[in-house]
Amino acid sequence: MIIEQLDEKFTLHRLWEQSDPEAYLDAIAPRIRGLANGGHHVINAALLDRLPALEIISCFGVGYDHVDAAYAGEKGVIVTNTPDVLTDEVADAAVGLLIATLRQFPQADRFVREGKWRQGAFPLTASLRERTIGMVGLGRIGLAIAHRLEAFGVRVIYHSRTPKHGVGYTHYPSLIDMASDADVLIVTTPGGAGTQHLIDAQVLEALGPQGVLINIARGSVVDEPALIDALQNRTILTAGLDVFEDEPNVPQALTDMDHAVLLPHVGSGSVHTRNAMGQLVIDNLTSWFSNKGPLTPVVETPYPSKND
Ligand code: 8YV
Repeated sequence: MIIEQLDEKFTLHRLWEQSDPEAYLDAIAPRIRGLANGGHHVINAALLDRLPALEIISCFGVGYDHVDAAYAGEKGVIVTNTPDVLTDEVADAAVGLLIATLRQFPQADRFVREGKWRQGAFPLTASLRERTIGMVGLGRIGLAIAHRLEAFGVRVIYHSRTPKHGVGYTHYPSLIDMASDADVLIVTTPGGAGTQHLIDAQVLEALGPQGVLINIARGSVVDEPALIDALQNRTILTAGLDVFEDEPNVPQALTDMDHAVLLPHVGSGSVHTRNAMGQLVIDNLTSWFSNKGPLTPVVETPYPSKND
């Protein structure tokens, strides 16, 4: 549906179908005015320099750490993403993952399938009750998760560089301090250099032996070897992970561990939400090429630009 619409409205070059994408790109590069970035394909300075006529990169997803948006901004190329349309879906997924991880629902499902119930009851699990939830980042998705958690009757605190206006949750300027006071960390920050390995061995140590880490943001935010160590040594209790450092390659140390819950980056992955995201990818391109400007430009490429 998305591809059909792109085909209808534009001259679509299907790079992903080419046997030699590099040679194909060389041939069409001078004519390319827009990019629709379907996955997490890296768009770096070298690629941007190959596309002299490029005006806009429309990204499928709210995170765009795989795109050098600062360089695009310098070149006057607009970058758009798909905020808002996925917020509720990802927040639902985060809360589902939190409860599934604490109450071990995937393990309990395996227990039933393997016929183990006949031999005895499933062991009692950890609980969400009386936990303090530390939000790492409190953007749109973080806030939507926090609002849902209020209904669960748990305390919410947060860490971000600056306190958020109009938010009643306690702000922690120090992540270590928040990790010491929290029983769960939910990571919702953007990826990229600024948050690389923000969750490291020290933070996990501060979270403590009853602590739970939930990551629905980017694998790069967590030092994965440090997390594996913490899970193996029970420095923390468990983790629920939707994202990994080198997707789709998940370290065997994690897949071997029965007490962590692992998802294949499905936070926004419903038909409903992926359609809405795809539509916004198209709507950004359509709006731009109708001279109406981009609908959802990222902060690095504001529109109108500061120089206009
Ligand atoms: C991806 C995501 O877009 O929005 C994001 O930042 O990580 C996801 O919704 C999705 O995996 C498609 O690549």
